[in-house]
Parts: sequence; C-alpha cells; structure tokens
Amino acid sequence: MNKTALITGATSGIGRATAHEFAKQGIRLIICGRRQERLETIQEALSKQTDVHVLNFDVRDKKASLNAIASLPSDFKNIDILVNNAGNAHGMDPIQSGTLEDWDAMMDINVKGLLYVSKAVIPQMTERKTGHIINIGSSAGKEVYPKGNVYCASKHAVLAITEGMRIDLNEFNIKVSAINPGLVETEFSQVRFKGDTKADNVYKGYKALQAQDVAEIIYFTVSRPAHVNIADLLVFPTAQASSTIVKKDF
Ligand code: NDP
Ligand code: 8X3
Repeated sequence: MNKTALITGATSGIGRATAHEFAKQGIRLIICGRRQERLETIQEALSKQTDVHVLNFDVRDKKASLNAIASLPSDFKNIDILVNNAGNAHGMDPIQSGTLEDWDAMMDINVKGLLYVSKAVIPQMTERKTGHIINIGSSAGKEVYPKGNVYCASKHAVLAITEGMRIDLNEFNIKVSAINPGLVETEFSQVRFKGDTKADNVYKGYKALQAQDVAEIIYFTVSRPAHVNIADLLVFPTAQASSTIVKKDF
C-alpha cells in the first residue's frame, strides 16, 4: 500500500500495534507521542519495513501540535491516513469526587487534542480530495457506566466529532471512521489508576482484547476498496457484553 499514515499515541498500546501492522503492510509512517525514547525505538524497528518519521509533541499543546505537523518534510506532508488514537482515561471516580485535573486531562487530550491534530492534517486532504480519518472512540462513547462520567463524555464527543467530520468532509471524498473498542489490555489502566494496584485486576479472569486485535481491525478499515467506508465499528472481547457486564472466571 503506497500510502502515508500519521498515528497519534504510537508509543504504546493500540497506536503502537497499529504502527507495526501498517509497517508490515508497507504504509509509510509518521509516529507521534511524548516519549522520545520509545518513538526512536519504534522508528528503528520499523524502518526495516517502511519509511518512518517521528514527531514528538503533546496533543494538549495547540501550538506544538500545529507546529509539529507543519514541520513535516515534503515527502511526508501528504498524509493519506490519520489515526487519531492518543488518549486515555484519567481517574475513575464518582462525579462528586472527580478532580479538575483529571477532567481537564481527558477533555484536553481526548477531545481538543484530536481536534488540533485534525485541524493540522485536514487541509491537505481537502485540497487533494482524498484521505481517511480514523478516530479511536470507545464503547464508553456509546454508553455511560458508573464512575465513567467525564471519560465517557470525552468519547461521546469523539463520536459526535466523527459524525460531524463525515458530514462536512463528504464533498471532499474523505472517509471518516470511528473504531470503538471495549476492554483492551494496554497501558490504559496503568494511566487511569496512576500506577495503583487497581490497574492489575482490570484484565484478570477473562481474555481482554489485545492491541493487535484492534490494529488488525484498523488495517482492515483502511484497506477496503475506495467506495467502502466503515463508518462506525464496535468491538468487544467475547467475555464482554457491555461496559458493565464482563464474564470473569472468578
Ligand atoms: P495506552 O495508554 O497504551 O496508549 C495511549 C497513547 O496515547 C500513548 O501512546 C501515549 O503516548 C498517547 N498519549 C496520551 N496522552 C498524550 C498526550 N497528551 N499527547 C500525546 N500523546 C498522548 O492506551 P490505549 O492504547 O489503550 O489507548 C489508545 C486509545 O484507545 C485512547 O484514545 C483510548 O481512549 C482508546 N481506547 C482504549 C481502550 C482500552 O480498553 N485500552 C478501549 C477503548 C478505547 P505518550 O505517553 O508517549 O505521549
Ligand atoms: C476504554 C474502555 O470500558 O474502560 O475506553 O471505558 S472502558
């Protein structure tokens, strides 16, 4: 596939697995994240399969996001596939005891960060009348669960933005897709629970989705024929029926 993809949150979990999957398929990569060492390690590993450019910026920082994407060398400027993946849950508290810092982090990263990166990438897509934007939503964008409040709100926003993008970019031949996973075993819970032991139990007693499972779905989505757009996809591990119903072995 002679295409160029920009993946945010490529240093871990779903984003990193997607970078590996895309590299395997020959897609040229712009990998983004804040952890420089990881970006370089991934670049080194994947450069054997494809061209890889690294961008280190915090998606919360509007200027840094716009500047980083503007700094791309000319052979990486035409981005065919944008995977808006960077994001996390921060905390899991009832609304009456959640912290402002956690709320800011989720809205700033999951929602505003996605918008900043999209703002920087979309103009060359509209100009070329081609492109595919994949927004990583969540089952949390489809239903609200106890103590999920603001994380669920951020992912509901991602779904609304996805629909808005699909409508507004329709005339430019740009595909827009939301991929919405349930429980995926990544660093997500380490971040959510700030390293607390609570994180250790989230994926115990059942087989959660693995980052590779989602990466394969993302590649499937971007490799459909030109006339096919997977608009909105929900994927759970088999053990999960909804945000709150998970069949565990204990
Ligand atoms: P990980 O914690 O493993 O990965 C999160 C990625 O986001 C990292 O690469 C991290 O990079 C990046 N990131 C976080 N904050 C920022 C920031 N401020 N600026 C730039 N990059 C940032 O989690 P997942 O792979 O699980 O999560 C990826 C996406 O999938 C998220 O949007 C998440 O909401 C969504 N999701 C996850 C599910 C799960 O159960 N795991 C289920 C459904 C959706 P770095 O720290 O280097 O900046
Ligand atoms: C991540 C899945 O259930 O922890 O988006 O919200 S969940």
